[in-house]
Amino acid sequence: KHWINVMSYVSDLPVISSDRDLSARPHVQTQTSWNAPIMWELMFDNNLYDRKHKEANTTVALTVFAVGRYLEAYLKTFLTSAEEHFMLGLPVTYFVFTDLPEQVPEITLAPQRNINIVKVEKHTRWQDISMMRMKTISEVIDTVLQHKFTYVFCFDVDQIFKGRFGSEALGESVALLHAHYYKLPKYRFTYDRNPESKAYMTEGDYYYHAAIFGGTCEKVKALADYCYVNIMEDKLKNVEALWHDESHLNKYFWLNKPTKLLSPEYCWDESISDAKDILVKRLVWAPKDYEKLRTR
Ligand code: 2GW
Ligand code: MN
Repeated sequence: KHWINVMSYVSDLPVISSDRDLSARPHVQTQTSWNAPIMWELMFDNNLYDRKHKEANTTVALTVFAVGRYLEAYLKTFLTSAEEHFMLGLPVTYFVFTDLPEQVPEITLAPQRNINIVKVEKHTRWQDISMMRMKTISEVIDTVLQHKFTYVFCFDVDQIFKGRFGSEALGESVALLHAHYYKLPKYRFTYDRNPESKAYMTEGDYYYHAAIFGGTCEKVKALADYCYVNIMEDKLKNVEALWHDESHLNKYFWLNKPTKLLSPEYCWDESISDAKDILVKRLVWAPKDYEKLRTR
């Protein structure tokens, strides 16, 4: 009780209760019901996070898939923009998975940054190209990443870094709010609604975007294994979840709450006209040419 009095006496001092300020963004939700922060610009001090992670010798792996035409269409811009904005100041290793290793462009990397190119097979169906990433991610964590990296972040390739995507985004289990759904009522969320699929769910917290997920090697492996096993169980029954791996990811994060959420500032679609909440575009969707990319 005495402590409370002392605290109110010194209340002109800023109250630093944590490394983030949940009141900095009054018009958006900055914390989940299970007390995970939702990271919005102005809530945090970049330098504090950077210092903490440098002291801790944090290392980061980034996985990205560029199979078939997606290599030519997106990979170079993805990597060069990541060199400008992704986890600057920390050791980062890119893991590029592709069926065309010899066509991966040469990128000049800053010190302490590396790239590994891993050959994968090209699945015939695009749904499988997307879904089977979960199997590859699980395998590479098991065989390589878990011994060398504190965190692993998995990205779609069809996006471009435009602003700081820094160490504040690191956490044990990190999910991304989908730009198109973060303001919509829950009934509009496009979860899988087919009881035959393992991704089936009737309620959830948010609609997460599978374009970015991350966390410790252990947590990301658990996510990838969960999604992969359920994707395969669906295949045995000849069903496929509405949004493929994304549906399974949403189910996983409903059952296993993420410890940190990234706001849509971390993956914005510039075709959305109402961008009032978006103070920094850290990453944006690359323009899609479905005609060219999805027909074969
Ligand atoms: C995907 C769809 C149609 C034709 C081709 C591809 C394709 C995807 C490809 O030919 N080569 C390839 O490397 N990919 C990889 O899969 C690439 O990394 C790409 O970013 C990722 C997901 O495909 P994408 O970006 O076209 O799908 P989106 O942007 O509609 O993604 C959301 O939904 C997907 C499931 O349908 C995934 O969950 C994805 O993570 C979500 O962002
Ligand atoms: Mn994508």
